[in-house]
Amino acid sequence: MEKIRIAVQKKGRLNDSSLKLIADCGIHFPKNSGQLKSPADNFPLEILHLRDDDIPGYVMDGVADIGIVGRNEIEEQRMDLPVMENLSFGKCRLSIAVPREKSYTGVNDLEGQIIATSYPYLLSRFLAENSVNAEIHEISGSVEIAPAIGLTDSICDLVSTGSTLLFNGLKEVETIFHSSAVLVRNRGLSPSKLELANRLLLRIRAVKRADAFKYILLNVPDEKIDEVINILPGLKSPTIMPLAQKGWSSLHSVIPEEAFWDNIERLHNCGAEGILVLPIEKIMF
Ligand code: PRT
Ligand code: ZN
Repeated sequence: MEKIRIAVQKKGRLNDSSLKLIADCGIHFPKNSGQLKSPADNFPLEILHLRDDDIPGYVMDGVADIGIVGRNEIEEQRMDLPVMENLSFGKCRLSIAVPREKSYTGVNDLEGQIIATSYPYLLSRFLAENSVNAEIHEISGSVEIAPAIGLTDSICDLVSTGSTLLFNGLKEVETIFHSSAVLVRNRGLSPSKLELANRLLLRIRAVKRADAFKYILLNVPDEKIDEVINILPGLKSPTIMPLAQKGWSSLHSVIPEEAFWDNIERLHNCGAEGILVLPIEKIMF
């Protein structure tokens, strides 16, 4: 039977979330114990475990049919790969940072500087767009120490929490690219492989949607039902059931998680009680 091959990062920041996403799609595969490939036992899928830098190239060449990798890698390597889905993990930004004590008023301050980066293409594109002449010093790891050891004036690197910059006495001055993990595919997939990729995508979307929503149950005095419904934007209109206690009802709905956090005080002020917020495993529309 035909299978598709998905490339995922073998070890590193995207590894856990990529494998969890596949598992949340109900696909079982043996725990990876260092092999290059692992076949799933209940979906025609095979996982290829690779270094993240190699994933765009392997998907481009068709060694893997689809892959999960940071958008930063795809852009930096200028790979022409269709993005099937933006994923909700691996979020980061590619930023320029300068020593904290240096004044910075705008991109023109980068003129004539030496900038260390592992992303020479994305950086050169940004500099060209801003008509800045600077020298790019390409290094593959520990970019953040370059200014402190006198190698370069500034750096351009991925940032997520910002603590690495802080720790190294640097401040973020320009963000040049926003990234997250993406699901990409080879451009020339056969119709049967494309169908398998789309079957997987349908499951991924159901998992993503479920992560963003919560199932909420609460008890509310009858006269406050309309008010509560106005506060909680649901997928559809909520289910309302009378409670044994007269004058009270139980209300059930599916809401975006932020809607709960944004409105918790208002719900309380409406007299809502016994509020339960439960995770949802999958949502299919
Ligand atoms: O071995 P392999 O080549 O597969 O892994 P790698 O070491 O090249 O990559 P890895 O695992 O570090 O990152 C994989 C992908 O995760 C990247 O390509 C990004 O798409 C994404 N990602 C998300 C990040 C970060 N956040 C991130 N913070 N990649 C790297 N970092 C590094 C950054 O380079 C800096 O050193 O983390 C440090 C900054 O983090 P904060 O939290 O201190 O700001
Ligand atoms: Zn890498």
